[in-house]
Amino acid sequence: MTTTPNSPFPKSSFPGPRHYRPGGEVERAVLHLDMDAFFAQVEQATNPALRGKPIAVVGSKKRTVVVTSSYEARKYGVKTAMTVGEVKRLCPHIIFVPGNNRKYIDTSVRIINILREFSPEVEVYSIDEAFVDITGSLRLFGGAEAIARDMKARIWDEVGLTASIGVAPNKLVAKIASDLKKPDGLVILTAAEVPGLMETLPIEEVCGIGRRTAAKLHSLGVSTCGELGRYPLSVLKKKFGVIGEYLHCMGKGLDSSPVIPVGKEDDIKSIGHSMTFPYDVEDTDGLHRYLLVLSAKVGRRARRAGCAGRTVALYVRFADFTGVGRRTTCHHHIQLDADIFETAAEILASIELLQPVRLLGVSLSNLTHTGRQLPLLTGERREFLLAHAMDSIRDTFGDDAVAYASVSDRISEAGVISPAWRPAGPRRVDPR
Ligand code: TTP
Ligand code: MG
Repeated sequence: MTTTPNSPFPKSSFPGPRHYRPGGEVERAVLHLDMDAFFAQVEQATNPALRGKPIAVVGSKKRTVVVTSSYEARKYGVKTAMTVGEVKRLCPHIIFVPGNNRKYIDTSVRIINILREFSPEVEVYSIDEAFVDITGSLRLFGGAEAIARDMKARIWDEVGLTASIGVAPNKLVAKIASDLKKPDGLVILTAAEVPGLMETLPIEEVCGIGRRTAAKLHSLGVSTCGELGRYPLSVLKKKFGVIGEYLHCMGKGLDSSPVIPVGKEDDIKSIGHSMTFPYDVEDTDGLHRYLLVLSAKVGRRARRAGCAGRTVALYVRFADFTGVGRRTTCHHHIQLDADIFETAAEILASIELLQPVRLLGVSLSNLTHTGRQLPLLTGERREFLLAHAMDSIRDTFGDDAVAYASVSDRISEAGVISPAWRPAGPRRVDPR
């Protein structure tokens, strides 16, 4: 049985208990919790007259849309973002309830506090979603299934709401799992079960594959994660640049990103470097060499701070002091020089260079804490170790001790470059 006792939802068909073996070989157990019809359930929990009825939570403005609806309303085809008029046509007896943010935030905090009793490693992902790394709690609480059931029971008893939970070896798959048996679901997947799940899963179901990427993948004949995982990595890299490798991992259900507890998020907002050249540069090769120097500086600071970023921004100032800035957001967090460079070079290629360039600036933002975790892929791991080895040499012998061959002549002009380096951070950010 997977449903919460006395919950209003019918019992789902969870295939059977699967326990993580406490004390067994290290397999990470990441739990993802997603509240069911969150705002609507909160309204129903606090007003008995709304229970069991189709309701839609709407904004307070006149021309508002549905932000969520109860599962009773969803049976009529009511969906988030529909207008009041559209919803009335589908379900004439629906009850519209104006949203109350204060109430949802308070409820969210109460739920997060319950989760923290099972593990200190709780990452608040949105108002009604959280990741919990329960690897270290398995033995204490009797396994993943016991933890998930206890959490659901506590949330039901103390807050009066049902939640859906997925447990898997990583965040990517845990998030997919929590969505498989909604509402009031519980799905636990071991590493051995992941390939079977991914095989037929549509690529759109994976968090991080947006509409545009999905359309591009479809044009390559890829529509399931299984197909994506088998697709030649070299072609993915060619078509998608630095995110090609991440797409490959996503297809295989691999993800090494850590659960980042509240308070451990990076307090650095962005890491950036820019440099004014000793003379204006016109050729792409020359610009690329400076770009590599800048990317390496940014990468080194990111690694030193133990963080990686999703957004790479490039600023180009032309000879006449006009400038253009562009940014791109990757699917995953990056911190390697080569990844930052490739992304920045892609941005540079999108900028029309009608004049010689006098300054380039590269920055990495949208940061997350990674520590010094080793990436999963062998190739990526090698680059990671190489980057850290270069960092150590520079820490010991100074910045100019090692450099990429293609930029070594620039580095030797340290006297020219150094005055222009301008660290842009660190700045503080609000907690997510
Ligand atoms: P979701 O988890 O996306 O939706 P949900 O909890 O209502 O339903 P489900 O059972 O499918 O998880 O979003 C959580 C809450 O965030 C939702 O109750 C209302 C709010 N929300 C918005 O305010 N605007 C939006 O566009 C969406 C998608 C959600
Ligand atoms: Mg939800």
